[in-house]
Amino acid sequence: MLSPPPTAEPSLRGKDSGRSKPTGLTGDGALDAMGTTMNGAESLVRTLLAGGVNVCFTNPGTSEMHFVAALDKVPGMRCVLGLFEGVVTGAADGYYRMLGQPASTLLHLGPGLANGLANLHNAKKANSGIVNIVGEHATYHIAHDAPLTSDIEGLAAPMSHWVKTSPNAQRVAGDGALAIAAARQAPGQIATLILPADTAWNAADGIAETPLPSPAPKASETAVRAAAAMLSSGERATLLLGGAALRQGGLAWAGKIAAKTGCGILTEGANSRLERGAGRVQVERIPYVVDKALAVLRAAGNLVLVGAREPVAFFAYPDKPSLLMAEGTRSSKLADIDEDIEGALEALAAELGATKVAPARLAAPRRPALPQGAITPAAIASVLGASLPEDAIVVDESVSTGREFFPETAGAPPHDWLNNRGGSIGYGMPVAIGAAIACPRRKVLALVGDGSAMYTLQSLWTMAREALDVTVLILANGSYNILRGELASVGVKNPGPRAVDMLSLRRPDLDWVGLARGMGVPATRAKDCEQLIKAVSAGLRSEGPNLVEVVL
Ligand SMILES: Cc1ncc(C[n+]2csc(CCOP(=O)(O)OP(=O)(O)O)c2C)c(N)n1
Repeated sequence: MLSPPPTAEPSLRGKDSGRSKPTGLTGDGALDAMGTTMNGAESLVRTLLAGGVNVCFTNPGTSEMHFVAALDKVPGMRCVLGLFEGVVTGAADGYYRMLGQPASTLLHLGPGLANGLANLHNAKKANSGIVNIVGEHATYHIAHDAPLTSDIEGLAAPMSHWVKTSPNAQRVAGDGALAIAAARQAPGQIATLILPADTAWNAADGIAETPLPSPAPKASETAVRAAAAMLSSGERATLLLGGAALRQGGLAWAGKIAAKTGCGILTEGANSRLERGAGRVQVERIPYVVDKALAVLRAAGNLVLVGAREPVAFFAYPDKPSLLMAEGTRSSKLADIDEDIEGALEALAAELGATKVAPARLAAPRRPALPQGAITPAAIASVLGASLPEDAIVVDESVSTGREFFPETAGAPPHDWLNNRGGSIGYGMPVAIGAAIACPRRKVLALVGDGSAMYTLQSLWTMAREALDVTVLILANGSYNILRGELASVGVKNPGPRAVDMLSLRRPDLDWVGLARGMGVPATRAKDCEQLIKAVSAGLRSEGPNLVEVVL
């Protein structure tokens, strides 16, 4: 469903004059700094910069050439090339998660957008704000059904909150401003602006100012009182946190509420950004496996939903429920994802008289002992717990290998943990690119299953080209391991050799060291814990990209 565009119309400002004009008025074309006419593409680039969008992840084609040319005319836009559109859209997702500011993407007509859709789906589920600029044929060319003609709006709609095709060069700046405003709307939205080539090359009126996003609404007093009543009822209750509740401010309020009422604190299985580590309020995740999730939720009792929804299973399985809350338990919604979540937790703490209480469940500093011998998922967890540097950003696409990474890393120095909320694999390395560009002084560690990594392995080339400080651990178990468990879970007994072969990444084996080096990323292979510890520490010490193939 598309959200209506923000109601405030952006005002247009010719760069030479600074005066405001309403959108939709044609003019003689604003003059740029050289006294030449500004075209639509340039008016858009200038509008993006004026609106605070100063990174563009790109994979352009002919229809975007004027936009590409404009990037050189206008200083200030960091342009990052991705060699597949899934890299481009995933990078924009990672950028927003870490900065809370949208980046733009530049994509080539319908097929370019379509290649990027899976990671736009993930970004949408993660509530990331992105401004997609998608090139289109010139308005008069579309009717001729040239090879690249397609229904771009139709492709964009399901993965976007806001979609618009600019009708002419004079409207491009105003539409760009509306797209930025839509992307910024809390908690973040996907805005897709389609730019026919002639709207980019014809003369524009000037740039547009982006309307301010409306502030996130406050949780209602009724919701605060209902949540307080649930937590004080004497029945077992748990705060289920999502979105901004997982940032330090929200977590601290949750810790106070837990200290005062004895409630539990949980999160969904995957979060767009969880601030955790020593000294922060520790949160457990709802497990992926349905039976384990059911047990956790039975123990959780009633749920106060804070930026989270009533939990559902990732998939349906024969004889298992879709809804995971225990029978006889209730939920009470304190705040939705688009509301002022931290403010809602503060109001709840005040209602409960918990504002001055010291938070419960603070994670104690702890570095696990370094493991020896064979590499197992548990050993990797210990290496991570022992090695994570302060302020690290962990992008987790570890799939089945990483299910138990949390306990051993809980006492590491404060760090951020990013998960895939959309379930479409291939998100990890692209998101790591965006996170590294957003936070150049922080270490980024991407934990990626070998099957997932193959979807967007071109990311390595962008990491090398941009000299990004990312250490990639490829969890090389040579299989779609999770799906072996899924076969059993959906009730397939004794799968045949063809079924088993469809879950294997052997024949041939993937050579991750060779693949990484071929894209300019230094790489090593770790076959035991000693090699793993050495490789991880070297990767984290280096200031550029690095890959470790972790042989499981
Ligand atoms: C776009 C997309 N295609 C297919 C899948 C189905 N799928 C889920 S996990 C998975 C395999 C992941 O393999 P890997 O990253 O090696 O992790 P492992 O299962 O071995 O832990 C697949 C194919 C998906 N989630 N998304």
